[in-house]
Amino acid sequence: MMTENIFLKILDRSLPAKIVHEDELCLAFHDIKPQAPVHVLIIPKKEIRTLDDATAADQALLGHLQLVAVKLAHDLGLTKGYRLVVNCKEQGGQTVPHLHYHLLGGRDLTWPPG
Ligand code: DGP
Repeated sequence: MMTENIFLKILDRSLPAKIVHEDELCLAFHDIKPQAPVHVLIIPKKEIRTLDDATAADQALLGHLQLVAVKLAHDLGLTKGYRLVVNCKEQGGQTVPHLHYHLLGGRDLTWPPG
């Protein structure tokens, strides 16, 4: 179930987070409930509730988020590989209504996901 957009509070710094990257388009920080030794969230500064709400106007932004994830994977030492995940809406397991990419790594990740 989707809760409030807690990530807006991280963006405006009213809620602390362990930030690992910031630029004009996005912010990245460690997940509060890590599912792997490395679990970072990459979020756009633009308010986009879900991946479903992204439009053609967001094409470059989406590409940017993915390339930031690749850079962070390298910076965080995920040389053996990693997983980049977007949970979309209720059945996709999304709980925070602000688009975010999960960057997971540092252990063998199984497939299929739960
Ligand atoms: P999802 O279920 O895909 O919407 O992922 C939301 C993630 O956000 C989940 O892995 C936990 C994380 N999260 C929720 N609240 C906070 C918070 O206040 N701080 C941080 N750093 N992460 C949070």
